[in-house]
Amino acid sequence: MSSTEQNPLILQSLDELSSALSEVERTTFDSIIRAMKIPRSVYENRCSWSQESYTRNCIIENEKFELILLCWEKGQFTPIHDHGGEECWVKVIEGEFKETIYQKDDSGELKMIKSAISKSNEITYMIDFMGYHRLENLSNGRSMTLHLYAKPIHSCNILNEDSGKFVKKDMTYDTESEKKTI
Ligand code: CSS
Ligand code: FE2
Repeated sequence: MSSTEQNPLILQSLDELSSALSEVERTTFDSIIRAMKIPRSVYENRCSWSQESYTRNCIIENEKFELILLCWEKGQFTPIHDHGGEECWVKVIEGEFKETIYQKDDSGELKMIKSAISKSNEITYMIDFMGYHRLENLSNGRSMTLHLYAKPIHSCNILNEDSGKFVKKDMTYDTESEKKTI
């Protein structure tokens, strides 16, 4: 067992977090992301911002997982989407978010199931059998979330609100600090 697995509390940098995730089984990801204590300042040089949309900033991508920092201007939100069959953890780094969860009913119609607010350091989890969700920056300014996907999500289904149908979307990054294929 590695030292980081014994004591995930020691994780203080994104490199340490990436190494810890690389070393352990996926079943340990949840406890790692809950235990990590990375100062907010560490994220500053990973940020990018756009008035068009929230940005997706890759910290690390390998065959096992993807760690990305999302940067949100006030009022920005995702389409309603799934997670390409992968597991998704979202940790709020700064700000306040609304997550709204939807499921298809027996007739295939999309229904809102619940909505909840998450604040700094809080974590939400999604996987496709739980349904679809939308995230929205509720803060009165910029906000950041850290996303861990296992495995990486290369494409997902997003709702086209005009047609009411889901369409496949290939995921792209706005910035890439590191991209690794092990
Ligand atoms: N899945 C969205 C963010 S909400 S989990 C994305 O990666 O862009
Ligand atoms: Fe999502």
